[in-house]
Amino acid sequence: MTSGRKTFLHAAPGALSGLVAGYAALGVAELAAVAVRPEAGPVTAVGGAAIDRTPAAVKDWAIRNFGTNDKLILELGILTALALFAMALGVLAPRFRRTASAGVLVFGVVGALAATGRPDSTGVLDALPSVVGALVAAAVLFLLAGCLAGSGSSPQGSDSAPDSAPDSAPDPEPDSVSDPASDSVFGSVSAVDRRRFVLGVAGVAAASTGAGYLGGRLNAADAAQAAESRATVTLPAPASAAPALPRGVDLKLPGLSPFTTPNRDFYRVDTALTVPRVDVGTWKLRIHGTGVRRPLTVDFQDLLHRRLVERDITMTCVSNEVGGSYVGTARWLGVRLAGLLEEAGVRPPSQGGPADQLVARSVDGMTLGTPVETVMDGRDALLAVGMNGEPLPFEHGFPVRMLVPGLFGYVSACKWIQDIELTTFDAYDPYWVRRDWAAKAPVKTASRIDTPKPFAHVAAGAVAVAGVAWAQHKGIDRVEVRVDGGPWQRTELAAEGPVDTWRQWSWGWRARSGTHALEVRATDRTGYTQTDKRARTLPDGASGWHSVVATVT
Ligand SMILES: Nc1nc2c(c(=O)[nH]1)N[C@H]1C(S)=C(S)[C@@H](COP(=O)(O)O)O[C@H]1N2
Ligand SMILES: [Mo]
Repeated sequence: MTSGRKTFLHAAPGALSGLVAGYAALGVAELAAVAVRPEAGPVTAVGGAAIDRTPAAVKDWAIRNFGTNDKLILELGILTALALFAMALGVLAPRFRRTASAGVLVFGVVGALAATGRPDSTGVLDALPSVVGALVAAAVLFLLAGCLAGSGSSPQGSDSAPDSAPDSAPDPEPDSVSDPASDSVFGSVSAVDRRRFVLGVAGVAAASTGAGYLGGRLNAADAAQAAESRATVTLPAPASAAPALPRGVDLKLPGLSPFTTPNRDFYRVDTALTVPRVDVGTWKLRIHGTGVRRPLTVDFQDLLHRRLVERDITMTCVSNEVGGSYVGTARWLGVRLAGLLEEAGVRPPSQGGPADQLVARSVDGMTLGTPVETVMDGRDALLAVGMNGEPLPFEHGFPVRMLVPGLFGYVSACKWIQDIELTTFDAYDPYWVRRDWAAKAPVKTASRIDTPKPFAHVAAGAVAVAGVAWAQHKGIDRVEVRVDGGPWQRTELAAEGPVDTWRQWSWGWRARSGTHALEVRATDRTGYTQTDKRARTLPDGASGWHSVVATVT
């Protein structure tokens, strides 16, 4: 047996003890998080802190490449890093018992700092899961390392007693042991210690699984209670129903996005590693700040008793690439925000109001800044409670979210909202603005080819090319396509819905065999035609024409 292989095998029990200690930390932390809140768990906290600190460009790249899976990838990354460090500490532990155990505590500190430093942190209690988890893990590592330190090592173990280290002790005679495989793994460890180690590993693994399972169940019970509170919500009929959609807004072509996006297909973009599950019975919204003459606090029932309006509105994310899928249309039910602001005595800047920025804050600490002028200019800026005929799904902001037609989501569409503060753009930079995104971000007029799909193979002859175009609060006037850079052809527009919604279009292509590039551009009702100039999503949204290459056979 080569000495390299031998070293590796000798390291295996140590690595295993590190892994088990890390596993214990997570299981215990999960259980401890029940006493605080699920978001205070170390993986969620560290992940959230990482998201907070990720440079805009990296974040943009992650969204582009992983989409909504970006969070899963992040958590897997954290767990992998944790496992590697835990194994490294475990390998060192038999020789450097105290140092390695102390090293475990460093992770507890990292988790604790991450948890208390998050914008949604509710105080020092958030450190509890990480601290308790790390203490247990350090103890587990210390005890397991004691079994591995080799026969004759002092029960206390000591960094200052390197003579107990396997390296300085002569290797035992392999031939003198009946089971050479286990001997090469455990080196000079006595049979008693070996048994203790194996039992210890198994016991800790089982107990940690139990703790993690129990924690998970208890957290699930909390979530179930929030789900129950959502199930009890009955949405009243609107005082002002959505204007009837003209026949023909939905062309219902195969491959074309439906006019109304079902909730389950509606894109989701947020920084929440655990979706906030707010109990509607305790939800409140406060409106306060500069120039608010009569500060207001409303609860959910107050909101439902106000004048409810129902509107079809298309929402878009600033991180949507040209041709991307972060856009959707829903029928929203809610209260007009301008009315509430007027009630609070807020005047827009054009009428001498001192606040030009409205900062919305969610229960998870997200902040979004919206121009007060836009919210009060007559458009249907909403505090929404319903989406496509049901209470907001948790993923989309239950119980209440904001929504401003014509603005990108990150400057208007606060989910899980709990606070509205009137301030100025000079005085305050919200979350994404601190991360290099623009403070003001109206939606850019855009269009997308839904069918054919990129690199599709289609049969020569009549091919339906179709898609959607949007310019919320302006309307779409014209959509054109061209093939292989040829002349622009006007497409047929679907019937026009409300001004805050997207518009479908289609075009009959007489496709000849070969590989062809289709391009699309839209003109909105202000007369603006989409520029071909490509812009990346950062800082205020992508631009350029969407193009799809298809092969005709
Ligand atoms: N609390 C909270 N609200 C938020 C966000 C968030 O990360 N946290 N993301 C915003 C962004 S960037 C967009 S595009 C919309 C997306 O809303 P949706 O997930 O319902 O589609 O929510 C906005 N509201
Ligand atoms: Mo967004």
